[in-house]
Amino acid sequence: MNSKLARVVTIERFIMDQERLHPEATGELSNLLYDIALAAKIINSHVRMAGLADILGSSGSINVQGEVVQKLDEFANETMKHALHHTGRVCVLASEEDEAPIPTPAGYPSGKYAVLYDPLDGSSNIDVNVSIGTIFSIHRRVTQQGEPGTLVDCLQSGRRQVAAGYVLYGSSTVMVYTTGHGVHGFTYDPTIGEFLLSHPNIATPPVGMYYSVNESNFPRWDPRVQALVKRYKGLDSDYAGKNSRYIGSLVADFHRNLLAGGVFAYPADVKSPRGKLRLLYECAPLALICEQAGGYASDGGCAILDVAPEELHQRSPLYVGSRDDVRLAEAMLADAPP
Ligand code: AHM
Ligand code: MG
Repeated sequence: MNSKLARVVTIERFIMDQERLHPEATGELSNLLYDIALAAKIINSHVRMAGLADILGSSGSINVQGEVVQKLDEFANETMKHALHHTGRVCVLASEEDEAPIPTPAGYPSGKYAVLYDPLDGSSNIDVNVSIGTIFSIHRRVTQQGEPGTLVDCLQSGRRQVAAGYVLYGSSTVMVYTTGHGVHGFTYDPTIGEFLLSHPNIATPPVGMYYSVNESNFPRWDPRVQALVKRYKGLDSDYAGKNSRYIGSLVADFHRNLLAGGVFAYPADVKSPRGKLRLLYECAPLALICEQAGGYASDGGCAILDVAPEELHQRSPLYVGSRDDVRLAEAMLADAPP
């Protein structure tokens, strides 16, 4: 018998063992994480079929079952909703793809958590076969238990998240999450349909070897951001330069830097004065994961986790990754413009 195989830890087993560390836990958060893992498996199976829908479908956008073939990002959004909103664990959902928060449907119990998510981030990369991801953020509700959840439950600062995670549909599919007790990664084994513990207690190096930024925005950046990126390159000082890596798919760029060490930046620019990325679905969950792994995330002026959101789809500049590299960004952005 292969004893190593017999000792594999499934995500379900891991979540259960973590829950045992908290005798006061009701199991609702654990079940919510299972629900998200299930949604991830369903989204994964469709992502792996991307490009085949047109070949398998009979004509246009109708598939062999006679159903309209949905775009993958719509499919992922619907899958998250279907996996979560009827369970009694959630009071409100908010998706990057939907303008307003989605309370639990009439007739279903309203639970104690608000779940915010980007169902398929980097979706402009789908058609060219580049990695994409799902990002999620979980808050405990602040409105009255038993009532439908509202926007108020969604507009909480990142520091108040009870869990956050992402799923990367890359060369393999990986789910990474934190409940505030370290960061753990699970690789999907399609032969048994389970996420298996592959990266326990992820720790990101304090200084990274990569910087990741869309440099085509260089002319539109503040001179301090330009100076920062030159510093990352090692052009203007004895600071050891970094290697450039930019996929243009946040989850993939973030995951590489989390494991190998590095800094991802999406600064504000003259076209996007508040940055491009969304505070609640993209920046805050990745910030919690990064801090839990020993890294740091900033909007350039303060910790992302301390930003009090004002709007559901609020954007924010983002500097995230190895702690010293992000601190350098804060220090250089605080300087008077050169
Ligand atoms: P999306 O939510 O519309 O997919 O946009 C977010 C994506 C991120 O995955 C990525 O980091 C960024 O946009 C890339 O933007 P750009 O093409 O401007 O470099
Ligand atoms: Mg996105």
